[in-house]
Amino acid sequence: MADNGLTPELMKEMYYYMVLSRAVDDRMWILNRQGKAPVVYSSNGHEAAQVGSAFALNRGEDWICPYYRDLALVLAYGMSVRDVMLHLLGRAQDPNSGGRQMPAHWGHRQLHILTGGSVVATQDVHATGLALASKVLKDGRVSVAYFGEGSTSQGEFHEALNFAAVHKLPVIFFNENNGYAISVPARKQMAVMDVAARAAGYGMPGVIVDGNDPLKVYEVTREAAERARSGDGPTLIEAKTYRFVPHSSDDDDRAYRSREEVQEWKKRDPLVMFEQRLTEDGILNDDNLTAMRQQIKDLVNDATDFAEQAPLPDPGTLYAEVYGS
Ligand SMILES: Cc1ncc(C[n+]2csc(CCOP(=O)(O)OP(=O)(O)O)c2C)c(N)n1
Ligand SMILES: [Mg+2]
Repeated sequence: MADNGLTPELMKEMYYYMVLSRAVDDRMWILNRQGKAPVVYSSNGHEAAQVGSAFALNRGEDWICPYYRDLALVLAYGMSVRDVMLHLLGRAQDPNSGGRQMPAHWGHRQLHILTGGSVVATQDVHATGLALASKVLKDGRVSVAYFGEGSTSQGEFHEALNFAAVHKLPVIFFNENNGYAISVPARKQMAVMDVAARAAGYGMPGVIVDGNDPLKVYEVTREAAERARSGDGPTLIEAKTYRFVPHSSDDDDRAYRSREEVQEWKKRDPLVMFEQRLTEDGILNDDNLTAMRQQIKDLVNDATDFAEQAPLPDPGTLYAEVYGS
């Protein structure tokens, strides 16, 4: 086992979740184009950042507050492919919200995935609140807010960082910087080069990491989690990455970014790079890769069929869990 606590088995598992997420993502787009899924938000390109950080946490114990792009994160955190597909198709058994939230609004009570709203950056405040609870209860948990760089223009981001730093709360602010907020490039969103630079203004470390390298992401997240657990307060992590597909299934990215730019980033596809590395290290080989791909194909097919056949919510339950009685 390496110093960082990662065994070959764990690294293989990391790779598995990255490939699983990409496969689920691809299927979600097909379901959208077939007119079955209303909208898709992809983690395509962000897999290393999401899976690397998830593995650095006590999965299922620490609280995560994801945003819509975090499919790979929630899978690595324990959500099943069936659950994801039930959610995408708005089925009654969807554990995220019983088919009430729009797709990619993750939430799973047992797995400690906090449900959220659509307003970007509100999850930063929620994670801060959870961390305050952990500090009061002394439960040893860390909370993590995940968010895009565009959302750091929102007041909630700044309020959350300030409050968390003042009170030394066990929280990590995990930014997935893909350079765009829908069509708006980061340079039109903020006058500094790096999201991480903002940490200094609140009195916490700001760490930049290659978001396409799951092992580097794992290491910085682990460090931030240790810092949080030992009472030293929050950390802002900026994982530099790229989304390979449009913002959502309703967006045409050819209107605002060149194909050359996308191709340039694709040379650094986190799945390809990690597969190469694990193959060189003898952790992956033709046999276990073939078996893994088959397993993933079967899982995605099973989950698609399962969700398509699952019942929609009963209209009579429309107000359930919306209003208190
Ligand atoms: C307060 C608010 N403003 C606008 C929107 C519409 N909106 C949804 S996603 C998004 C882009 C956010 O970009 P970023 O934070 O960089 O995340 P990314 O999608 O790039 O991962 C916008 C503007 C919203 N949901 N909430
Ligand atoms: Mg972005």
